Amino acid sequence: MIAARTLFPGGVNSPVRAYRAVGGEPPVLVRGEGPHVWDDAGHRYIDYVGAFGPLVLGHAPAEVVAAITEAAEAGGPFGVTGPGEVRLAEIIASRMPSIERIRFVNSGTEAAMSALRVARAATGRDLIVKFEGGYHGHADSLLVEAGSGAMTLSIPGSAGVARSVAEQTLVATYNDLDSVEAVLRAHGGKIAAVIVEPIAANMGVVPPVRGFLEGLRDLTASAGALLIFDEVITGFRVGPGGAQELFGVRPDLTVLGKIIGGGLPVGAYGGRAELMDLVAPAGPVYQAGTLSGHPLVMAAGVATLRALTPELYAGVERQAARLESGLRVEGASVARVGSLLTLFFRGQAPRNFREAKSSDTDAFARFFHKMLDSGVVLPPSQFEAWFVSAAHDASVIDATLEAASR
Ligand code: KE4
Repeated sequence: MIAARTLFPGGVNSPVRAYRAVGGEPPVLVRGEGPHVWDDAGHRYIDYVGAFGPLVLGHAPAEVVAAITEAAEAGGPFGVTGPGEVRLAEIIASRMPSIERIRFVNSGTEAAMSALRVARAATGRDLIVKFEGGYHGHADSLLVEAGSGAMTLSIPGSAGVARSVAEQTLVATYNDLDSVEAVLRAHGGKIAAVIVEPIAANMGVVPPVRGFLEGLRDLTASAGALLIFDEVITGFRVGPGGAQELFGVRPDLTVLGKIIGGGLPVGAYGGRAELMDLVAPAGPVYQAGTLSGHPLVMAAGVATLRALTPELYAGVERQAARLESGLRVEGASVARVGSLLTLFFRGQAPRNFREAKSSDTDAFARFFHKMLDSGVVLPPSQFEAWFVSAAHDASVIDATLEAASR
């Protein structure tokens, strides 16, 4: 839309929506229902973007729309804790026992940023470790790139990030415990936390190799550093208790977002009570938010999580598995965990970011546009995950596979 280009930087309110990685003009999408979206010319597409994760039930699920409507008609926010916040926190804590105490915020970025602050306060240490290809939102200390070698200090990953801030974050290699051990040894005693996507989904889907997460748990514990799982994407996506239940590894802090807001703006961070009681007003770590715990967001999150029954997960798993096995594309490989999936244009699925980057992104771009022309809208980057929702039934998967084979 011409107006958008003059109003927003790059015509968008978040960079990935500009289609820079695949070229061409993004469609103007105006309506969604279940697995489908429509553009302003009335063309229908099967949607695998799903708002980049939140829409695990598909677009406009009746129970979520009703919950939001009812909350909207009740007025608010009221500036004091409400029953919706308690209800959502209780559901989350019942499914993620590592979360004894939680704080709601308005984005995954805010949640990750705040979790780091708690980790620094809890340990009295300044340095953070993240992984190359891991994305945790756009807080300064998480927008860094590996220096010339992982042992050297990081450099800013974005203009405007102060070098002094970037140097506080070290970068290791996903699925490579030796790289983590080396960083912890080189900076021993000064590392507050290691933050990781337990299933990487921002380099495309890259599952943890056997023992990786367990190894992180042991290495951080023995180094006196906290282990933070960024489950903004995986939380309640890959199973009822997220990746920490799936892999049986308990982090010290968990970062959440996306699904827990049912498509409305949300984030949350939580963990052991002794850690979270460091957060104001209980403790000295300041963090605040005008619209944190917003009644409409809490209502949408409760309605969404309540719909995530064992039957629903089993159904999504069946359809996502059919999609994976049917996606036979020349020179491409598929990585999948539950309803999270990526088709990599490379011979076999990558184990880390360096391997992921060797994918043929031009081939992905061509595939993306052919699928779009065939009525299937994919996330516009080789390094994003496809999201299968509960609304993607067998006929939708078949139509997708038919388009892909063409
Ligand atoms: P937000 O601040 O965008 O709500 O969440 C940041 C975030 C944190 N952690 C993980 C693992 C994430 O994937 C994200 C955001 N994900 C991207 C897409 N992979 C959101 C899409 C976008 O940036 O527009």
